[in-house]
Amino acid sequence: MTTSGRVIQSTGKWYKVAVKGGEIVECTLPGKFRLEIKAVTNPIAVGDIVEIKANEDGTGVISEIKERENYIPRMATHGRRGEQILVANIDRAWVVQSVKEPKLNTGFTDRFLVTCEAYEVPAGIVINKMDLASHKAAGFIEMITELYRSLGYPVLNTSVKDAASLETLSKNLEGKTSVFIGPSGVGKTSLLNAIDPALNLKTGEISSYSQKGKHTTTFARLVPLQTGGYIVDTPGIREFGIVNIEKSELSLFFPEMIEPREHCKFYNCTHYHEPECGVAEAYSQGKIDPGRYESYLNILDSLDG
Ligand SMILES: Nc1nc2c(ncn2[C@@H]2O[C@H](COP(=O)(O)OP(=O)(O)OP(=O)(O)O)[C@@H](O)[C@H]2O)c(=O)[nH]1
Ligand SMILES: [Mg+2]
Ligand SMILES: [Zn+2]
Repeated sequence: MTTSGRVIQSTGKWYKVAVKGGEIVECTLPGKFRLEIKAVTNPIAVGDIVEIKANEDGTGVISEIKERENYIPRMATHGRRGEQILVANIDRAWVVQSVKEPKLNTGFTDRFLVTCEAYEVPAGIVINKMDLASHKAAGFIEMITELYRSLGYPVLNTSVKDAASLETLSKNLEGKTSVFIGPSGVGKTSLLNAIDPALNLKTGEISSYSQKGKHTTTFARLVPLQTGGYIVDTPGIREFGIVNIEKSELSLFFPEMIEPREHCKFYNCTHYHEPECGVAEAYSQGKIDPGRYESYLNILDSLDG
């Protein structure tokens, strides 16, 4: 007999699986799964739904991995080849940035949004540490907020010191499975503690965010929220490495380019140097934000095929 459950944490050999009733079972994964799923560095990701067989000692063995509704892949890190699955089966992925310490990184944001578009994961943006915004920075944040909203992404401006913003964030997470992804130190974990103090998760010191390699959260973990729903808190990452996207399809994942690209002369136009390009035309008419076009070109340059 097997029981179904959800992977809430994976650390090397062991997977923590939450089964019905809230019990958490430490499970192993038979080697055959690793052989079958060679292309990825992790055959099982946080958020996966699995079937487990109980051992007599209270641990379990994973016997089946259910097909994923969706997932977010990224380039494997630590010199490993291939892709890594960050998280699976989620309702919305939030890229978390901060106004400063560290400063807002639109390049990171756009790389993340492209992956979410390509993998059909609904995405949103959280801009945290609004309390640190100077008058000038506030104007910039407002512009960025409007820009991404106009592209169809929900954007939340938050501060752990602003109860109303936390309320809005909490409402957005209620009853759903969400994930926070972003650079180290932007306040992903602090926001979760602020909306649900019972979580009592470990957060970093103000002074530590910029130190190289300093990450307070060290593994992805699915945590239940008081309001219902789950959130996956992930360790900070410096850059978001895009995988499995071809140069000629990249513009499909920029919502503002989908219509203009219909007017390109060449079906495989990369909207960079080609003549009679609908995207270049829309750009020259001010219909595409210069920062977004710059992100597009940067990503284009970083892709293989
Ligand atoms: N001023 C201000 N500081 C904040 C805010 N949110 C978080 N911080 C501070 O930012 C620092 C980093 O917070 P963490 O929550 O550990 O950041 P993180 O994104 O989880 O970082 P990693 O786990 O390393 O990825 C801590 O010192 C927090 O107190 C905020 O809204 N305003
Ligand atoms: Mg953290
Ligand atoms: Zn074009």
